[in-house]
Amino acid sequence: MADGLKWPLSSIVYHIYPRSLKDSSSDGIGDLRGIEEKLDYLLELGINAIWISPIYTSPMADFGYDVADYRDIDQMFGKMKDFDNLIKKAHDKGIKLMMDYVPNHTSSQHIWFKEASSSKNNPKRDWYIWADPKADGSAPNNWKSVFGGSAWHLDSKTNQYYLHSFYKDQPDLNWRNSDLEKAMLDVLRFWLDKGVDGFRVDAVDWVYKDPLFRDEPRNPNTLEGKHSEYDHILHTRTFGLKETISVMKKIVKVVKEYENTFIVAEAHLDLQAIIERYVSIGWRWYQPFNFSLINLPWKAEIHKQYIDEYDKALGDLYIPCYVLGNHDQHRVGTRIGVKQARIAAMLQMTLRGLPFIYYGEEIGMTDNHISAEQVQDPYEILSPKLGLGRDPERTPMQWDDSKYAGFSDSKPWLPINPNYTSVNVKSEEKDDKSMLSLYKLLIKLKKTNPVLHEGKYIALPHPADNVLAFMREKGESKILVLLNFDDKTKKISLPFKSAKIICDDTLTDKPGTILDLTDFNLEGNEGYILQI
Ligand code: ISL
Repeated sequence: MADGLKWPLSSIVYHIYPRSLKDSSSDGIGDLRGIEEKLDYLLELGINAIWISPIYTSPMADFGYDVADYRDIDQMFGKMKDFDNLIKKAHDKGIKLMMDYVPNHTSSQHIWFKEASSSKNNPKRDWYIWADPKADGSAPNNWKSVFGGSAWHLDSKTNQYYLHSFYKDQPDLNWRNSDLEKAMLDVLRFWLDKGVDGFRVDAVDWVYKDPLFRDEPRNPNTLEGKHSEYDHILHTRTFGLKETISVMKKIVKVVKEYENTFIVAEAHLDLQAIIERYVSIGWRWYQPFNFSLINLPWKAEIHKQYIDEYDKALGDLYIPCYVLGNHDQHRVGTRIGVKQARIAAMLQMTLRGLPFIYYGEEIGMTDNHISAEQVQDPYEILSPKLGLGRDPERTPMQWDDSKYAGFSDSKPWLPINPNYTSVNVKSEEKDDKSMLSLYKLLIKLKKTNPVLHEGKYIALPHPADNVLAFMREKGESKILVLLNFDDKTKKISLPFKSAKIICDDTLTDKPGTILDLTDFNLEGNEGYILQI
């Protein structure tokens, strides 16, 4: 049974946004053969699991998160035989493969929705969420779509509104209907039978909403022009309902029927709620995504408080999860600067648990500027100029300094970041101090150093303002991690007279060099992993 498995305890997951990793068909969009071509690169990096954002048949209104057929591959990405090939090749190389599972909504082009919207009496009508207009013809209530505007769209043929928590072309499914629930759980089995090793579950907190369709209260803390329309409302009736746990349990129950599987599910929640998810779902191989390294202000004190509490609450029973970026978030190098991105990588790779690396993070890719004419993301189109658009963090992977950065032979679907001439895999492979070299070393340490791999997390007091220090400990072996979250030099004094360097942020200090930390100047943006 599943409980013998170990891979989530010893892995690093690489998150592939498939449109942007590698184009093998010269249409400017990444694809499955492109991913296959890059497996050796991932292996060399030290990755042993990949999660691929949706590759299912889709009209791409939300770039794959609008699924028109859960059981097929979009022709843009290849054919089912390309997928079969990819999973086989990945497994042969010891790389696990996780799919994206999108339970909240389908595309409006899904056959289920076509049937459901054909008439009020169609047997699939109740697979989606419908409501009558108000007397004046307006939407049933004040619920908003995440991307902007009302969450309701009028279907003129049947004169009812359907609910869409995201884009209007992404109608929400009705998980209160048992036939729908069964059909969706069978989707998991379809891919598990093909040998996938797990799933990343999309937007699960939106799956259940108030069946009485009551209005949501206004958020008193938001400002016009600063926050989106969606954020002006408090989502007490459409997000994180108690049924979220029951649906996760059902999903987990199916996944658990298969050996060696794992599930990570989006969880835009505070620490207490994240812990509650772990505990109430209770399966060791389930993990709520922890977005704290993305969302919390980049201050050592704030992160320490979170990590201390999170690590303690999970103990040895559950696997901590750390992530610095994804396809919905501005890149870490843009959020906190490229120097601090090195500190963030050192933090992520030295903490306990399972790290996720968003493609390009390992070479220090940053957001690209997207001009008004280049915008693709519906979020930017519907909620413009608030910095919410997600195109900047989805630009093509920078492989080399040739035209189109070695991503494609044709003009890519999003513009390549002009920094690709220096920020690219090929040149960083030759530079033993590059971000890529740092990642390779950190990944290797994380996987092979027994203290970093299995040791306990020991919280330490702050050695100076905005400096984080903690230890990892296994038996007699101890590793100290010292990270300056600031760009200013900090004077520190720790009771370690001879701390041996394993790794520093710029890879300039010789491993093995001894530091006296009793009276030490930690430079701005400097970080150390030290044997003590
Ligand atoms: O995009 C966000 C913030 O920039 C998130 O709030 C996001 O809407 C939320 O995490 C749900 O996202 C997921 O489902 C969406 C899809 O657009 C995202 O790409 C996906 O990660 C709808 O399927």
